[in-house]
Order: sequence, then C-alpha cells, then structure tokens
Amino acid sequence: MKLDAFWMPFTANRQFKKAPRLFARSSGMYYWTAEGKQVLDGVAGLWCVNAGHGRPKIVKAIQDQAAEMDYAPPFQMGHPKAFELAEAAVALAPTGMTKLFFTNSGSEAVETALKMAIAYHRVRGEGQRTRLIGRERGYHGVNFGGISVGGMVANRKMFGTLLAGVDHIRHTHDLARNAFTVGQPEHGAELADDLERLCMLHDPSTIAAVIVEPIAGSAGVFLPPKGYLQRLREICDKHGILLIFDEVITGFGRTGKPFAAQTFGVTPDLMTVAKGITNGAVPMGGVFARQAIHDAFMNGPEHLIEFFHGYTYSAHPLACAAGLGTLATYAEEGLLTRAASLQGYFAEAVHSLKGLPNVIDIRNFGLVAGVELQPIAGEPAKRAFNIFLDCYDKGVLVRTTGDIVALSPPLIVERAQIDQIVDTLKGAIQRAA
Ligand code: PXG
Ligand code: PLP
Repeated sequence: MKLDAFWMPFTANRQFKKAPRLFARSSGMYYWTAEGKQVLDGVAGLWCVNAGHGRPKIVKAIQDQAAEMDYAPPFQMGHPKAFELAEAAVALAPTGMTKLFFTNSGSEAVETALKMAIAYHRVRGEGQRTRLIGRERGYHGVNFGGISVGGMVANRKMFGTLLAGVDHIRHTHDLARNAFTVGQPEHGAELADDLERLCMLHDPSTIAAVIVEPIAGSAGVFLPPKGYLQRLREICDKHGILLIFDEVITGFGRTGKPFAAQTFGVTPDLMTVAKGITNGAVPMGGVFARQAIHDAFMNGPEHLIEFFHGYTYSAHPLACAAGLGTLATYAEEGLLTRAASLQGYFAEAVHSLKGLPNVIDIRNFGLVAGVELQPIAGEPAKRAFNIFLDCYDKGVLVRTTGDIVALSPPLIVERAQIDQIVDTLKGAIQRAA
C-alpha cells in the first residue's frame, strides 16, 4: 500500500511510514492489525470508544440511518433524531444544563462555547466582556480559539499571535506535593485563586469566560486538587464570569458518573463534549448550556436567527443515530457509572507501577490514569514513545504525551484486562530503563 499521500495528524509521519501500524478490525476490547495481530485497547481508541468496539445497537443504528436518510440540512430545518438525541443527552447532564448545541468534534465544540460565552454577554448588554481565560497545560482542540485558550506549548508556538485578549491561570500539576496520590490530590485548591490575580490585572468586568478541563487529559492526566473546582466556581460567580468545563474526555462515564461536573459536584455554565457521545463511531461534539444562557438569546423578532453559528454537519443524521445507539448501550449496561465500581481495582493496579525505574508520578481517577516518567536526558518524549512502541509490540495500545503514559480503557474493561494492560506497561517500563 502507498502511504505517501496521507499527511497524518499528530503523527511522526516519517517514523510511521517506515514502520506503519495499521488497524484493520475491532471488536469489544480489541483491535486487530492488518497482519492479524490482536491488540488490547488501553485507551478507548483515542479516549472515545467508551462502550467498546463494534457494539451491535450502534452498528445497526448507523446502518439503518444510512439507508433511510443520508443528510438533512440543519439550518432552518430539522430531523427527529436530532431532537431525540438532545433530549436523551440533556437527561444525563448536570441539573439545569437543559440545552444542547451540536458540532462535529471537540474542537468545534470549544469554538462554539467560546463564541456563545462572548455573545451571551453581548446580548445582555455586557459587550465589554470579551476576554477568555484558559489554563496552562490545558487542551481544547486545535482550532484558533482552542489553541489560544489551550496551554500546550507545542500546539501553540508555530501559529502566530492567536486570539487576542486571552490569558491563562496556572496549571495544577505539583509533583513536589502531590506525587503518587491515589485519586484527587490534597494540595492545590488555592491555585484557583490565580483567577483572582487575572481579575485584578484585567478587571473582571472584561472577562467573558474561563475554560478548564475538570481533569486535563491530553496534556497528561492532571487532576483537580480537592476543593479547586469549587473555588473556581465561586470566583466566577463573584465576578459574573461564565465557567466552561471541557468534558470532551471526562464526559460519558470516564469518571464514574455521566459527567465530571457531577462527580466533582460543580456545575459549569457551558460544557463541551464529543468523543463518547457517539462512542467514536461517527464524528460528533456538542455544547451543553444552562437554560438562562440559551434564554438570553431568545429575544428580538421571532423570524430572525438568534445565534449566528452552526456547521453544515451539525446534528448529522448518521451521528445522531450513532448517538442514540450509544446512549442506549450505555444505559442498558450501566456503563456511565461502571468506572466508579472499577476505580478501586484500577487504582491499585496502576499504583503497583510505583518504584519501577524512572516512574516519577502515578495519577488516577475513575478509569483514567497517567504514569509520568523521567525523560531521557536531552531527549524529551523518547522514553515514553519507546514504551508505547514496546506495548504495541506486546499487544497493548497505550497513549503517550511527552513523557507521560495515559490509560483510559473502554468502560467495559474487565479486571483481567486491566491486569494485562498494567503488566505489559510494567515490562515496557523495565525494558526502557
Ligand atoms: N477538548 C478536550 C478536553 C479534548 O481532550 C478536544 C477538546 C478536541 O476534540 P477533537 O474531537 O477536535 O479532537 C479534545 C480531544 C491525546 C488526544 O493525545 C486527545 C484529544 C485529541 C487528540 C489526541 O490525548 N482530545
Ligand atoms: N468554507 C466554505 C467555502 C463553505 O461554503 C463552508 C460551508 O458552507 C465552510 C467553509 C464551512 O464548512 P462546515 O459548515 O462544514 O464547517
């Protein structure tokens, strides 16, 4: 097969094309490569296949929809499944988050939420609130708004001046005080006060919104210290700033409840989702909004568009069908709370890696974990990349970012499969020493 034409996303293209890794088939907890090798999925594809692969209800829903209606324009027209999916998803969302705007990815969800926040203030007569605050080491997709509020240097540095009027609070990663904590770290609630610093610097009445991931995933699994998210919520309330939770990874069961907002007991004003909403089967994202945010737009003449935003493929019929099949599968199998019952076992398994060579931190919550490694001197990211290749060779798919290995298995994972993932990783860490 010719590999030349496809310029691969977030991939070391030259390395890959010398030794390609091609998946050809998937079912349940497994992939099979083009050569027929079985690979246990330790990361739910890319944090998205929460119900496992090839689930019958989802497959059937997509097949039936493809035959029934391929596409329906989402502007000034609708189709039933879009409304059904929104109803079903809102029923899972934190109390009060009663509206859902559809996008086709997490990146689009983030752009949508940022625009919604700025426009919300504007329609209420607070058009001076245009600043957006993100957090260091945050990931909010790859479009210009998302990389502007995002805090991963490699994703930002090549792309010019980005969006104006953006600032960042500091990240919560604190190896000195919190290394090897099981679950939420004890130290660092006060880091939320960094938002007060930015309020004093910019004047809070110029700030539209703060966006954070409840648990930062892509940058390396950073957990919110106990009390941190509550404090962010309080500061936002005090200053009239909207709080946006980016739940693209944490949504749909990863933390033991449908959304991390519910797990941590903090309700945002806007919430971005993607990935697990369709189990990864068809691209889809969305923004949940509080009723009052939606209602603020609903004025003026009724024949006029209230929010000038949307995508050709918003609420695509195939994605809506996949989403309905996905939510039905989650409900039938209790998957959105399964992480809560497995997290003790999962935590014990991943923390058994403590003491292995170069392991400098282990972090876990629900069914997500990060194992941080001491980088090879002068060669950042190499040790983790070697471990990724070694695990793949031994039949387990893990994910790495810098020198951090991330695990986020499908929520159907069994204990023996957790053991296999952790044992394989253990061997690879030892061989990488
Ligand atoms: N926000 C968050 C919190 C995410 O994790 C996005 C937005 C963007 O979603 P889309 O669908 O546009 O990719 C994400 C996506 C990794 C990795 O290496 C994680 C993501 C995407 C690609 C790689 O961990 N998360
Ligand atoms: N570029 C052009 C020229 C378009 O006409 C459109 C949509 O009509 C877009 C970009 C945006 O595409 P999408 O709605 O799929 O995001």
